[in-house]
Amino acid sequence: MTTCGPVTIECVTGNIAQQPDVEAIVNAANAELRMGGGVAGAIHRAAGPGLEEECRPLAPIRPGEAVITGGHRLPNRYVIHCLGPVYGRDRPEAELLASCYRRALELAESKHIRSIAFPAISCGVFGYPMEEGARVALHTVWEMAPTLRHVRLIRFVLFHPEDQQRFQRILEEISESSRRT
Ligand code: AR6
Repeated sequence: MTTCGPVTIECVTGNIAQQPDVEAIVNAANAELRMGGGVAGAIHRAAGPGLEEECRPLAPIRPGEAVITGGHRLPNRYVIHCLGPVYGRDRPEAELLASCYRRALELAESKHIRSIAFPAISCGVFGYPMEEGARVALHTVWEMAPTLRHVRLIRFVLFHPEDQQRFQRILEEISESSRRT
């Protein structure tokens, strides 16, 4: 756990669809906002068919974009759906990935959300290397944290313990270098 101004940033191992104590979870969606595999599969399975129904008129979305829906049968009030870039196809990939995190936080702010959990967007089926994807994710939220008026907890939920350790290490690096400057 690390703090950036009034915001706590933490990295945990777990399942994004099992985070009952946060108001919003973020989906690593597909353009059609349909079930799919990985994060999207876990979220849609837990939310039930009402989520796909609510998503239908909001689709398709483009890489870097985000939309917000209710949580349906999930324990969370909201789901924020982000379309990450496919690595090597959607360019500039770092900008598009950063845009996902930024837009998700902007939507969270617009709904006065206090706590939000992110997966490692694009770092699965979409092929973004975990180290690079983690750096983009953490730098983006670190830069935005001081500007946030409502969000007070940002949690990264990583499926594999080695990914959690990687996120944690990079977060500590960013925190230390900001303390030095
Ligand atoms: N909780 C947390 N992290 C998870 C979970 C989970 N339940 N399941 C997988 N991960 P991915 P993408 C990790 O593929 O790369 C889907 O089919 C996983 O290990 O879910 O943005 C959609 O329909 C990886 O590190 O998202 C899209 O078509 C990270 O979450 C496409 O995949 C992201 O993996 C989106 O691909």
